[in-house]
Amino acid sequence: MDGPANVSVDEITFMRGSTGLTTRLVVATHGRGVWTTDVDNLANGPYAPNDFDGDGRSDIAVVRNSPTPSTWHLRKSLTGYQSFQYGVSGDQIVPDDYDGDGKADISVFRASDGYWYAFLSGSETYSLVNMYQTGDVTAVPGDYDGDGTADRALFRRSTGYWYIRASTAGNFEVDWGVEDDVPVAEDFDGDGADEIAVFRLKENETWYLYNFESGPLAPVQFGVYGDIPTAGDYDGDGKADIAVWRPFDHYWYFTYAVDDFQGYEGFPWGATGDVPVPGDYDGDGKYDVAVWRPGDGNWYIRQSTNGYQVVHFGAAGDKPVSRKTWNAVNQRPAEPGTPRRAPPSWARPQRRAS
Ligand SMILES: [Ca+2]
Ligand SMILES: [Ca+2]
Ligand SMILES: [Ca+2]
Ligand SMILES: [Ca+2]
Repeated sequence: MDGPANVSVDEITFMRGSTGLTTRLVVATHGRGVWTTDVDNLANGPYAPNDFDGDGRSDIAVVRNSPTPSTWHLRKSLTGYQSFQYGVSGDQIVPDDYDGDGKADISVFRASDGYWYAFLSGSETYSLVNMYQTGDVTAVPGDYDGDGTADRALFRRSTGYWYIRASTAGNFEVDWGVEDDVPVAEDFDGDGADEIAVFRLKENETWYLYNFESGPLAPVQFGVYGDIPTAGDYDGDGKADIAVWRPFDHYWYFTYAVDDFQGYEGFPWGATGDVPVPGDYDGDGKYDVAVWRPGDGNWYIRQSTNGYQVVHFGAAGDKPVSRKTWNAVNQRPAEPGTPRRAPPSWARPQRRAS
């Protein structure tokens, strides 16, 4: 540790890197400065999504599609404001830690060409991966093999097939889901690897979870049609909890892993038209309930430890960066009774000859 010896310590804070690979011990002696040291593998604990500066806190960010190319505006909790031009309109917004350095990397998936684009924070280099899948595929990054590095994965909405490129376990395909399921990647059983999961709106609003090592977990019926899945570790026990945000009554509903997904609780947070953007904004290892309001560009964050805060960041037309809910919000199946409209033929992505 790079600090003076023989000082009295007023405060010790453990901060986790976004993957849990690096744990940083921060020692602050009030009035005498702050210094830090990294302690590897102290915990394989919860991580903060969208943590671009690696301080264990989710950062606030929006993507502005116009003019092209898109601009990412980041409000990083440790290192402050940054803007970065990346992607185009229509890209799926999928930041995650693809190089395992503990910081989220700016990233998009483009369903029209099947490429997964990222700017890797560790090496500051651009990464381009051909997923060989185009069309109705939803990008679902997660750490499916539990090595601490995010894996690129696609879910085909018409077939329920997953195409996963795991950083250590290699490529695999899984038939886990049916048409119009909403894919989710979270570590529901706390083994350090994300489950392949779907929230089935079509039949009975049931969550189907699949552990790549041990197979299916017990299905959990939770939610109603139209709910947006917002799963994450809200109580900080290292296991993701099943959660939804309900757009019509603005309630967040939870059923906890620690209770074997029995029982539930809920409370209101948000308003009509809001976008749920859960994350760990105060860095205490528990997810915080949060919404972004397109009308006023405010982030309303109900932190698990430090009270609530309202942050003005973004403008109408921006997309809030939330890798946990972006796909659920933007690629939901149509409301019941809403006829499905095919896009005009000129708007359909070109299929690659194979
Ligand atoms: Ca941060
Ligand atoms: Ca990274
Ligand atoms: Ca991985
Ligand atoms: Ca928190």
